[in-house]
Amino acid sequence: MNHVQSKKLFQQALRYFPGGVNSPVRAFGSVGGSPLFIKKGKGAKITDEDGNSYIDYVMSWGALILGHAVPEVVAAVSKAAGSGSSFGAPTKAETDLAEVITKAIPSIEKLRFVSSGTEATMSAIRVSRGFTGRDKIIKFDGCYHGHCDSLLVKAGSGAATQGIPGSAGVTRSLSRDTIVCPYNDREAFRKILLQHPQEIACVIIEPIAANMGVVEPDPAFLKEVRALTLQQGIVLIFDEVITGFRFHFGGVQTLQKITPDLTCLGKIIGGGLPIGAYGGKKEIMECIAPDGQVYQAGTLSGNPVAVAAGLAVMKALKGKDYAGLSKRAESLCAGLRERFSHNKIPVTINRAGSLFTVFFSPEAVKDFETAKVSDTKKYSKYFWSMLETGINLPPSQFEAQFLSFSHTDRDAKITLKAAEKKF
Ligand code: KE4
Repeated sequence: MNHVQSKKLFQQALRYFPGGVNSPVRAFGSVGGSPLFIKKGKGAKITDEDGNSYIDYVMSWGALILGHAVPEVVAAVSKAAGSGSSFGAPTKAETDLAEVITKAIPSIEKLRFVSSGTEATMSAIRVSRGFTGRDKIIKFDGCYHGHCDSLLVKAGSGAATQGIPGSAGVTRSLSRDTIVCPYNDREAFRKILLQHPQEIACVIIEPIAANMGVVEPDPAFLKEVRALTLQQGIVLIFDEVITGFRFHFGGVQTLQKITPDLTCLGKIIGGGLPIGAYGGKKEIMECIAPDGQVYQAGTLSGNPVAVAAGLAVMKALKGKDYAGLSKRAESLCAGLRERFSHNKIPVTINRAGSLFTVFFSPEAVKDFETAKVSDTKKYSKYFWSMLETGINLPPSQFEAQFLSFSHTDRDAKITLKAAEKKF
C-alpha cells in the first residue's frame, strides 16, 4: 500500500497544528510512522487520500455505532443544516432528544447538552462540587474522561493520596484536589474515603473502562463504590461517553443494575457530530444556572444539526439487534485468540459487548498496572501489519476496538485472514 498523499498532507498539517493533528492520538505517536489522512467513510469502511480502503475498528472512537455516513443520519443532518446550523436559542429537537435519553436512562431526570465529552465531565464535576460544597474528587487510574484540568491528574507517589499534574499547565494546587485510585481496588477505595471524611464531592468512573484498553469492573467493586458514595453523600458520576447506547438502548448502568447520581454521555448520541451531555438527579441538576448557582454555558450546546444526527441515530438504534452485535464481536475475538495461540503469540483479549482490546501480554488485564505490562512494540507491529492488509485498528495499545452495526461476517473473515497471513 502506498501512503504518498497522506505523508504529503501530514507535512502540510505539521505547519499548522501541534504534531500535525487536532487530537494527539491521531498522530500515531504510540505506533510510529505518519498518520493516514482519511478522505471518506461508508458503513464499516474508510478510504484514505491514497485511495486505500480499510475495514475500520476505530469508528470515530466509538461514536459511529451504526457505521460511517449511514443514509438516515446523512439525510437528517442535511435537512437540519438546510434550516439553519445554529440559533443560540432553544429548539424543539433538543427536547425531543432529551425525552429519548431520559426514557432510555431513567437515572437521568434532567440533563444539559454540551459539545464534547470533556465538557460533559467537566460540568458534572463542577455541579457536584457546587451541590456538595466539597472540593475533592476521586478518579481511577487508567480511566480517561477528557482533558479538563481536574481530570488530567495522575496518582501521587506512595501513600500520598493527593494527585499530581498529569499534564504541563495543570497546577499543583488544583491537582491536590484530585485523588487517583487504582481501578477494581476496593481496599484502596475504602482507605481513601477513610482518609478524607466529608471532603469528597464526587467519584467519576468509566463503568466499563475503555481508555486503558477494555477493562471490566469487578461487580463487587462497582457495588461497593456505589454503596460507600451513597452512604457518604458523595456524587457518583458514571462516565458513559463510550458505554452510553453501546451495549443496549440505554446506559450500561442498567445492565449493571447500578444507579449513579450523574451520567455523562457523548459520541453515539451525536452520531459523529460534536455533542456531549451530563444529567442525573433533579436536585443536583437544579443547581445549574439559570436555576442554580453553578455556571455552565455553551454557544453550540444542543446544536440543531448535532441533535438531528443524534435523533436519527436513536431512531435507528431502537430496532437494532445488540445481542447480535455482541455475538459478532465474540466470534471475532474467538477467531483472533485461536490464531494468536496457534502462532504462539501470548495475548489477552478483553471484550465487553462490541468493545474489545488485544493486549500483547500473557497476563490477565484488570487495571492500568496490568494493562501496562503489555508489549507496546508488539502492538505497533500488529497495528502496522493489519493496516497494510486493509484493517484499521486504534493507533494505541491503550484504546478499544469498536464494532458497528455495519460490520459484516465477511469483514470478520477478512480481518481474521489478515491476522493469520501476517502472523
Ligand atoms: P471528548 O472531549 O474527546 O469528546 O470526550 C472525552 C471522553 C470522555 N470520556 C470518555 C470515557 C472518553 O473515552 C472520552 C474520549 N475518548 C477518546 C478515545 N478514547 C477520544 C479520542 C481522542 O482523544 O481523540
